[in-house]
Amino acid sequence: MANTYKDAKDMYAKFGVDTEKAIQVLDSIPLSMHCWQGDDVGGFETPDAELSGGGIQATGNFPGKARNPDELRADISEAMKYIPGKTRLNLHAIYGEFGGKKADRNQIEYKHFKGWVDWCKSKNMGMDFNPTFFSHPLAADGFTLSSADKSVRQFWVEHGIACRKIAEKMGKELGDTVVTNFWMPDGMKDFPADRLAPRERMADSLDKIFKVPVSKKYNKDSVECKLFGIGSESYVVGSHEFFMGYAVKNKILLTLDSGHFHPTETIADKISSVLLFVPEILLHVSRGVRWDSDHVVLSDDNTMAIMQEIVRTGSLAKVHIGMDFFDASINRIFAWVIGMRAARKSLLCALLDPLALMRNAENAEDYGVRLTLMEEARNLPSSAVWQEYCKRAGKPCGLKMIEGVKKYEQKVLMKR
Ligand code: RNT
Ligand code: ZN
Repeated sequence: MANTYKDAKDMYAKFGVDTEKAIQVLDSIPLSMHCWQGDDVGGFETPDAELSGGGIQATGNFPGKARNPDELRADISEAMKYIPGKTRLNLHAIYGEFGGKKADRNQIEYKHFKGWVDWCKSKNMGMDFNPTFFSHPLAADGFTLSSADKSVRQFWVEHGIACRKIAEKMGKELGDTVVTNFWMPDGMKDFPADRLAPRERMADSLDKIFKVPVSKKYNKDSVECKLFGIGSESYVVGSHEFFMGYAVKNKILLTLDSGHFHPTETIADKISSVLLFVPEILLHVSRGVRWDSDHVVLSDDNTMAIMQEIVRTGSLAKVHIGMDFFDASINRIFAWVIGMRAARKSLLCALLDPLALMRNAENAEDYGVRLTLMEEARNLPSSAVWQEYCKRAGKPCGLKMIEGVKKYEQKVLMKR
């Protein structure tokens, strides 16, 4: 039988690409898997907690969503059977283990997350974290850190500080750096008469949160900008300019979410600019269909372009790659598996690009050859390299993978 990987390796070598090197680099890059695909961003604060406010929405009612931390961990473990490479777990603050007791957002502590940290340790997974500024009565009017009400702002400032301290302790326990992402839904449905005051208040609240000393060795803060949400169509306090400015001024990370810009605007092109002015970037890889719909990530042109830019700018060490999608209309394990694998597959394709030849052509101003190489690269046998990588990682692909997830669906999900 023909050795398809061997053939692929030879073919890539002719284009100046070392597939072994690509596999090695690929395997060293962590991807952060978001816990919230497992239960439609519900969290575990109360038995029937669910996503509300903030202009984000999960649609669909596929049976079997995780109802408690143990179910969520079981589902993540199942998904991981099919996800090759280093995987981190990205947790939102509403996913703490509160033991049936009320701990309001400004009262959460490390102890609520210790179970997760121990579990991640046992699985050799790093962690990332997010304060949750939505699905709460004090976020119901659409304003949190930029609220005109001082006591509301104070409440959310306390939440932000609590989360940074929890993240720092997580990092210490794991001997790793946690990236803590701040996304606030604050905004207005219709034209505001004052766009400035809420932005001044948001900046002031963030200053209060970030001035509390937290070790950068264990926690890095990132801020996420957005163009619009449902119910905040006309005005989002944390716009791109707001957070780009804030991150540059305060030397913190900027989060770029693929769904948070105008529909024809891609975050791929932003990476090389933003990295000139902020130390590091967090990516929320997502797939917006006509709007910021958070569909499951695929290895489409958009995802490929993002990965290509990370590789081409030589920024693998400065770009933290996280997922942000939540589809409740399909088996949620499939959603994770498809999205995580698609992101890694796209990263592999980027690492397999005949970049040296493309750059030579570009330097010689031979744009015909450059374009030819880009088009030819699409037909090189990246799938054989991907199969080889998954095989070495011991992760089933294709029909075997489908069979495995369907079995879990019957045995576990359908019984919930
Ligand atoms: C919302 C942002 C944010 C959330 C998560 C749950 O538009 O993308 O990142 O999706 O925090
Ligand atoms: Zn996001």
